[in-house]
Amino acid sequence: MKPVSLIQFMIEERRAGHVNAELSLLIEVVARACKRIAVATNKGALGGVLGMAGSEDALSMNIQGEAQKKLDVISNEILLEANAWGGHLAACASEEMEDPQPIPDMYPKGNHLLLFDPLDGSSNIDVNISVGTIFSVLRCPDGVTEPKAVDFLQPGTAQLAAGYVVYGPATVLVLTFGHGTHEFTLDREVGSFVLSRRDIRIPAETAEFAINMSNQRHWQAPMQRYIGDLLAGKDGPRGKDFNMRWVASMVADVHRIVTRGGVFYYPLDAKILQQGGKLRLMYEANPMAFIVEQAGGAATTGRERIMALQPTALHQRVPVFLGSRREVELATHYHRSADEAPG
Ligand code: P6P
Repeated sequence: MKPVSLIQFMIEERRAGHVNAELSLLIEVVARACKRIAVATNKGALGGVLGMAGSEDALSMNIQGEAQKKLDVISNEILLEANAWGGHLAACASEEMEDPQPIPDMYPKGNHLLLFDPLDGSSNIDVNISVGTIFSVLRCPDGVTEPKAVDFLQPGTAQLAAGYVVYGPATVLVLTFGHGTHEFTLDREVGSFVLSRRDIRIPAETAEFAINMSNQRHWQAPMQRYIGDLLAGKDGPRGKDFNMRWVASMVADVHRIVTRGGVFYYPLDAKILQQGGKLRLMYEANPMAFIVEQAGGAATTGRERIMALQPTALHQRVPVFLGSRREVELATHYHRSADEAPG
């Protein structure tokens, strides 16, 4: 069968009325920027891009208070520079920047807002484990020409598009416009993303979960009970054995789930209760939730649907339960029934 490139796919989607010209141009620009990020990450030690950003005695820190890797900064710059001049954006927001970045006055502005985690899982770079870029597209509110953080605070259901690129053995883009979830693999010889899976479906059941078990003693009681039942295996209440994976790179863990099913959990724990969770709602949880739901999966905070949340802050954090629908619904039920239990 003749390969379908990302551009051809988006022309098909435009003809189907699933995406407009400006949004398809935006996605093409983001995909091209991610190809440049792939080149930078694939250089490894040879590219002089490993290690921490800033100097030995003054590490570069991001808004999250996390020390930045050189590639965090490089990836952020690549995405900002690629999206500045195209005329399809009103502003960008990034995990690496406290405030939204307006489009420079010398360039035309468009009707979209782009949010991204430029290099998620970057703590894995120096040990050569897959990392990725996560992005989400919202509509700029009518009449807003200088978007502020408040203009980005739209629920996940308002997303026009969401995607991630995983920089692994292959460079793979997974994308949704709200009409299914589709996968494109980078053909390095040609330099274009080629459709490799159309209309992905995540199995509703699974026997594989992803969680950082080292936090177990800090989890809330329902999570302790739920994971305890998984670990009890076929002799326990679930009546079957489960396998466990944890890459500590959300894009890699989610891509495994999108590929073969499974569930990913980053629940509340006593260490992060104050901040509301570990993962960021606007540019990690919401785009991944959109992608997973469009593939037939589910995404909750353990208590409510992630995409229904009304955001209160640009860098807000939430608990994340996502993946195979039936399993996520069961894990969510453990929490809701515990909350509703008397006393
Ligand atoms: P932990 C990476 O820093 C990240 O934001 C996600 O990509 C990943 O799933 C999670 O944090 C890993 O967290 O606590 O296991 O290091």
